[in-house]
Amino acid sequence: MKATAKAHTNIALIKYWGKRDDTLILPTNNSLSLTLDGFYTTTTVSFRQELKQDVFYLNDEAVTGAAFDRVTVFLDLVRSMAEKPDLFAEIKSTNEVPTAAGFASSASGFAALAAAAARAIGLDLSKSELSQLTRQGSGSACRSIYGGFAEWEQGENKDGSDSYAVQVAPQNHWDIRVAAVVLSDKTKRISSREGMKRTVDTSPFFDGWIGSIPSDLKRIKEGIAARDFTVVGEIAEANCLRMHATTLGAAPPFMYWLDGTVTVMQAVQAMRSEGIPAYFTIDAGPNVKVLYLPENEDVVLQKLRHIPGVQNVTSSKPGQGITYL
Ligand code: 2P0
Repeated sequence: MKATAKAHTNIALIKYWGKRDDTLILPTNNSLSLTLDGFYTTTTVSFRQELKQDVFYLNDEAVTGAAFDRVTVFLDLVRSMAEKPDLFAEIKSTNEVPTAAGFASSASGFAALAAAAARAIGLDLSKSELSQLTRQGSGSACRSIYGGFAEWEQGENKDGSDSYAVQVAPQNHWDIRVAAVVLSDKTKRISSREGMKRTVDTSPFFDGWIGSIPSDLKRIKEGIAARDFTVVGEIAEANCLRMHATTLGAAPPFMYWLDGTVTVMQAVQAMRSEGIPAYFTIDAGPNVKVLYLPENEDVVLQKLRHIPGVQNVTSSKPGQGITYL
């Protein structure tokens, strides 16, 4: 009753920002992401009769507290699906995320955990079922089941049975690159969970955000199919700015950006005016991800590394979906 799975993180080009059900983790909008090869988590789960509770090691250190509770609550779901409520596990995870790459590890972490745990306990899940299960650990993780471009369909059912990711284009469809530009590796003051809740509950801009999603999604999928970098970049950048605008309308208002965030955004826009196609996107934190094409890698990375305040720049290609080791 042991299995090992590897999952890569993903960057959303159309953001998930809002929940309609906090417990089942059901979103208020579809989102679309690119899985990245540079950043991944490998997790081994061993269910053992002799264990009296779960034990969780991350990078060889025992984890306790809230992070442990989140894992064990998630494994309760797996146990209940397998009808083995008293079977506990040892979980060993390794995060291969370059130091301070500015990515949250919850997407690759929960995708690897769900895949390894489901297989170890003997559940034979389809990819949609695995994505549905993963979603309940962390929403964005449900997209990491797939390589390449994936869309998380919000679904309509109250029980979440139609809320899971589907693949939009495979890993080898298009070689575009993402540079992770790190300005700060400090933990953010407002978690994405809290931030999206406050936005849904209080921001008058939230309805505008939701209203903008269907056309963004339609156009970006056409752009991905046609490998049209301008279309994909323009939509991703505008979608990110609209997501962040909702936080300015919340009560109390909040923003994730630092001075350096705006400096990098302006540097990316300046690259475009010099004829270098590059676009930014930003998650619930100050760090910036820059989309560019392989032929411009040297110039883009060099320009990003020279911006004052930038601590670290790591580049990544499209990545693969779940694999079992
Ligand atoms: C995304 N983010 O689509 C968006 C963009 C942050 C900004 O998914 O509460 O860690 O575990 O479902 O998945 C961050 O939210 O939140 C996120 P939970 P999650 O990638």
